[in-house]
Amino acid sequence: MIDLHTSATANGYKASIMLEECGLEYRVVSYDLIERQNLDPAYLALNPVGRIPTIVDPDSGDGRRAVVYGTQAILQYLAEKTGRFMPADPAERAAVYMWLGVVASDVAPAYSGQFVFSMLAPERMPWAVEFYDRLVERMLLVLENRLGQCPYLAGREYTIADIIAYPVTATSVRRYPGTLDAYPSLAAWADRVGARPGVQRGMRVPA
Ligand SMILES: N[C@@H](CCC(=O)N[C@@H](CS)C(=O)NCC(=O)O)C(=O)O
Repeated sequence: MIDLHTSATANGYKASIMLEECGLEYRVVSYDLIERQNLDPAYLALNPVGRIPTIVDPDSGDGRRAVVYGTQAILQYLAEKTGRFMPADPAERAAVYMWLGVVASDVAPAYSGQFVFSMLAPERMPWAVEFYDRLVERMLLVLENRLGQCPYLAGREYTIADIIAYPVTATSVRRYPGTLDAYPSLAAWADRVGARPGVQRGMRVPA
């Protein structure tokens, strides 16, 4: 059975949603990030980056174990393993790769910076707060414009690009800007994706 090393964060939910959507059996190993359990030597031996999520698949296909860290890699690995949520059409596959990258390398870091400077910084740095608030808004507008053109991020089908993007709208957006009222296409997509039973189950992990 697959082990999912995770925590109740947007990145953790991306992995649990994918496992639920694929109908795979898995066991949850939960980490308290405030207590820095993710830096325990046992976890660092598994994933030297020391961040969540990580999955450990005892059988990657030929009986050998696979350890996969990071949301983008986990989603691609499980899509390949199950043949799910990855379109056959080459142009839509290319779009999946692109939007996976946009969420992992553009949207998520914008929100990380926004969280650090608005929530964690011991003193308020107005320039940095302003910079990341604007960057988050810019990234939300990118998603809004894309979802105004097609029902899902990669085009016509629900794919792992939607799975990687959804948790941000259900968690980080509540912190900033608070609602999706200014982003109607993104809000409609989030309602559609959030209504999926697998997504709802994944958002409850760890319990
Ligand atoms: N690039 C990674 C980022 C993972 C990440 O930022 N994980 C955070 C929780 S959301 C974490 O483990 N933070 C604890 C730390 O950095 O010590 C991914 O996409 O999965």
